[in-house]
Amino acid sequence: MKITAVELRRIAMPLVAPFRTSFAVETARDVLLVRVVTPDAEGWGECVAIDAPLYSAEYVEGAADVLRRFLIPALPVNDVDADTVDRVLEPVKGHRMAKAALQTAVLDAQLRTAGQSLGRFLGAAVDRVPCGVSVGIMDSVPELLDAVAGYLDEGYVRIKLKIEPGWDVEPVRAVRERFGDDVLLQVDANTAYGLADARHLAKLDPFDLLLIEQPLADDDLVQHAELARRLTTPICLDESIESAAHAAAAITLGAASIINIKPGRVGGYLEARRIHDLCRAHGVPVWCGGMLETGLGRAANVALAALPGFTLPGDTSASRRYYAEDVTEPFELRDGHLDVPTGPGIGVDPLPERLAEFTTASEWITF
Ligand code: OSB
Ligand code: MG
Repeated sequence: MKITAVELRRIAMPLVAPFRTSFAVETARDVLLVRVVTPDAEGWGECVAIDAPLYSAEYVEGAADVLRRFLIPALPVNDVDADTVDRVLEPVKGHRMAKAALQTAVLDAQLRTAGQSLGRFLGAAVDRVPCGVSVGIMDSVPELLDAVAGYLDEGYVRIKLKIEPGWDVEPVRAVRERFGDDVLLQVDANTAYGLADARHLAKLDPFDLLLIEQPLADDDLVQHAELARRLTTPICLDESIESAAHAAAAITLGAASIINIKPGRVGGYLEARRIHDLCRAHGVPVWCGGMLETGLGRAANVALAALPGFTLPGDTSASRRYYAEDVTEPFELRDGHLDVPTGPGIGVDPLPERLAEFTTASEWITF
């Protein structure tokens, strides 16, 4: 495949409600989109980096910088596909979210040219995926219960509560008391605790949670293994897992019994699939995480979540959970599921008028 041009486009997407985690309050997403143009097709990749380096070291302006300065210039213009992108970007350390966006755009263009859907390319086993929802930290327990009630009414099959010190056992207890023991429930700390909090975190054990996600720092694999010995709640890693090698290390150490796969965090859909394959071979369940993606990123995540090792519901919520207006046709929940797109590539297109309406900047790199 020959690339003729790459566009770096920024869009500003207001969220329907502020989303509070242990590391930030998000009220809008400043999204970097990568568009790859070839003589036969265009491909899209959504960069999941957020505006500040608080979830991981990456941030949107840094991703744009490394793309224009190092990643895009490294592409061989005349004969490129997603595997080539993996290979030529390998010497650049880190910057996996930026790499993932570029590789996804190339892969999308490649699959649109070949007429194959991303789901089929990755090995999707189902045509729809069950969906969970990630519920931010709220100002009060009654406010949280209202939010959870609304999501359960919409049909979400799993609830994830964001937690932090001071907002953990009480909200979990309140949700269990109000909605019962049958609700699939899990929590996500985004690295907010230390191993010294093990006794406190063990107070979550009686609530029969599916998992606790990333309680400790991203580079605390050994501490996570120690914490796993002190809790009955299974430990799931998010921020710690940036590659299949990290996943292998975490499994070997006993630091995780479940893994959250976010393609952006691990450098793209090819590495995401390798992590899936590795975990499946080891009997480790995986699920698809989210980074408040627009429809463009969501389409690709839903395709990944259809792989057979994704045995837990993902953070693949409907468009309206995030945005009043999405940049694509909205993803809508039906019976707690989203349909896996079947069209070529990621299977969705940006709506030109929406895209124009949300765009704040655009630059073209031509070859
Ligand atoms: O840790 O999973 C996380 C959003 C932004 C950054 C990190 C995380 C999240 C979410 C939201 O939990 C998941 C989603 O619905 O996209
Ligand atoms: Mg997480």
